[in-house]
Amino acid sequence: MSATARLFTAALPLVLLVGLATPAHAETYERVLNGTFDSGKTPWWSSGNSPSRVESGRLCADIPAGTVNPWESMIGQNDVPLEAGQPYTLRFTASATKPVTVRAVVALADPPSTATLTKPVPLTAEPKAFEFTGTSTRATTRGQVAIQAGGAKEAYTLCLDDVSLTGGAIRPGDGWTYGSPVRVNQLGYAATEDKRASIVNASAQPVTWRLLDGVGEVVTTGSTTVKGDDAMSGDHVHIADFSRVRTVGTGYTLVVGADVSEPFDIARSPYDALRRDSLAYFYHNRSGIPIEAKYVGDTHSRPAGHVGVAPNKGDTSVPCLPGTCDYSLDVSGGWYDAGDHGKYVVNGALAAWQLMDTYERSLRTLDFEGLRDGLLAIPEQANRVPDVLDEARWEVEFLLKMRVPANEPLAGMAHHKIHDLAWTGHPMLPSNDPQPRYLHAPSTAATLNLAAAGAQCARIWALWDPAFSRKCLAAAETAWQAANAHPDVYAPREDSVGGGPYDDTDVSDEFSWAAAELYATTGKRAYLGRVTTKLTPAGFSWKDTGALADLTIARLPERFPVDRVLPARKRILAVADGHVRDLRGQGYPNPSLPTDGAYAWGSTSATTNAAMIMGMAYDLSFRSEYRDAVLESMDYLLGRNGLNQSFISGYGDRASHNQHHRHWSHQINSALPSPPPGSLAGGPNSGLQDPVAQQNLPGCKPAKCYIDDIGSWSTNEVAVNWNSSLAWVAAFVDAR
Ligand code: 9MR
Repeated sequence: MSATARLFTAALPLVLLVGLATPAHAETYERVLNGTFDSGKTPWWSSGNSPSRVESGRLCADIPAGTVNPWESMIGQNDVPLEAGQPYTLRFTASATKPVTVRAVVALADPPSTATLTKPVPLTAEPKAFEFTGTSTRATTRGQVAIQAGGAKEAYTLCLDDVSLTGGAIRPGDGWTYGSPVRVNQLGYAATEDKRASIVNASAQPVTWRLLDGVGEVVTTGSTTVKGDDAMSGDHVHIADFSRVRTVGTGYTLVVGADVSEPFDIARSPYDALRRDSLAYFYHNRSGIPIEAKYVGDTHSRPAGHVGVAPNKGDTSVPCLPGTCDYSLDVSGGWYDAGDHGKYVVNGALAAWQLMDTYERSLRTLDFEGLRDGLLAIPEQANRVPDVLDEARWEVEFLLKMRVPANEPLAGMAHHKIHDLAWTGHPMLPSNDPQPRYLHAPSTAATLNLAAAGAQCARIWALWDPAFSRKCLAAAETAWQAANAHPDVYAPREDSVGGGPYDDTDVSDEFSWAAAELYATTGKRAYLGRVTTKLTPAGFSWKDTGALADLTIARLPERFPVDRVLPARKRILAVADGHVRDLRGQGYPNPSLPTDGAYAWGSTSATTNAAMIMGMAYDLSFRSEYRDAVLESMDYLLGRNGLNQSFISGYGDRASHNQHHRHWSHQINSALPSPPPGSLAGGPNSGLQDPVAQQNLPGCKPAKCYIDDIGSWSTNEVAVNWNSSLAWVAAFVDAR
């Protein structure tokens, strides 16, 4: 930060004091993040040919000679919000080691790249301050501030400091409207089940609601219950209960005063399509196979990714990260984890486990739809094996390929992950990914995840494919032994360039979960003694898998001693009771209420995982309160929330459709598709780890820390472990 900037900041309180009478719109709102480079380079970037770093508090880039157009060499920041019709002022200090003229640009980051301002900037070795103004003609959350320095005759170094873009009428974090204050399940309600809506209304007294049918006729009226202040959203909420209406129909609306909800259906089986679509997500994200139009339609079809065809570098022969080992493995296949093209054993095994558990539940509850071959539009739809198992096997086969070869010191362990060397931009079809990919070192956590999913696989495929079952069992038991021989090999948190870390330094929970699965499948006493974890209100996640041991015990009670089964069942009911209480205690029906009052990354999966536990409790007790609460959790996901937002693409009039995904990049390139229906967005995340969220949501209440923008990977990504959880719950609510 320069001395001038420090002075300006110091003077700020004074300016605010003397400016008390100034109307709100005259305030200057800063639109760039980290313009002083005090917190390093993030979120600034530079073109691949112009490496940059922070030097003495400035961002400096090496500009190469030999490019032609200004935009061929840039330093910039994306995800800057701009409002249509608003003036903006760009200020910065810059210097260059050779006298040159560069361009300062504020524009849309994506085509048509409409500019708010484009100005020539003459630079010399002496740092000089510049100021430019321009008016934005477009509203966007994806503006770009950049210095375009391409076309240089000689190479030089460009340095930048104190970058500021001020303007706009909307205070950062403000200006969001969520449509109607009457919040419903935008997909619809099951005709024979409870039907409730949440209404934002300041009144301390009940207010009148009216239910209208598809042609606008009043079906019935009633008055709300005042729920009061809802901590997670900051809203004052009322509840309307119209459970007594059971007439099947489309286009219903709930009306309070002049406020009309989004339209919704009352249907006999509102969830039959979601059950299939949430599972179809996995075929869409398969690696190593073309995604064919005959299964997904023209708009979502794409060539196979990472099958060893240029420009791909893999995944048929992927080397270890230099310095970790000296072999290559064929790790083709599996699912891409999320919006990125990484494949991670920890998360992949959990997602496969949840799909396999969906199958085991269907088997035990005689839910024949869940066992159907032909349930899904996938290549294996007529192979006489349940489609949900075909899909799970696609991932399990990949997990098996991630094993360290037999003659190596860490034989039997699983490599933690395989992903690109560097993050790729959007859009990027898997088949176009040019990055080198590496196997990252094995980890105890990945090895135990493989053991757990492998043991489950062995149990399930004993019926469908005994040879595959034996292969899974051998891998699972070998992995268990390898994990015990190497119990503390942790994946480092810092290993997060080009792929996520999935770091974890406590694997006692993974040991316990794997032991439960291995005992369930083999009945060997030694495993039982290693089952040490219990389900707690904290539930489970990719990092904390201990609770899954109780779910495995409850799923397969005949395989465990009764003194294990009864306490596990009790814990499931008790934790489910807590979720029901939390759901009923809030203005919006979210069964997940974090004790720290903050939503974590992927909070919608905390909702679905809590719903899964309530679903298990229903299966154990047949108490309708659990089933009702699972259904109301779906209300939350489908629009009955602080944002009036359905987090499931294709379901509801205000559904997420710009999820962070490198193929489903319609928001950036209209020739590419939006997410297919049934893709769950990560949802509200108090952490705001990405620049779009940081620019647009500062100060948000936890339930409102969400933006349906492709750049917001921390609130709006998709992921296999989130959709597997949604698929479990969608199957539950469909199968009642
Ligand atoms: O779901 C993961 C979340 O719990 C972590 O906090 C976050 C940061 O490590 O990573 C999330 O997982 C992402 C993974 O690292 C890379 N692929 C996309 C995943 C979903 O955003």
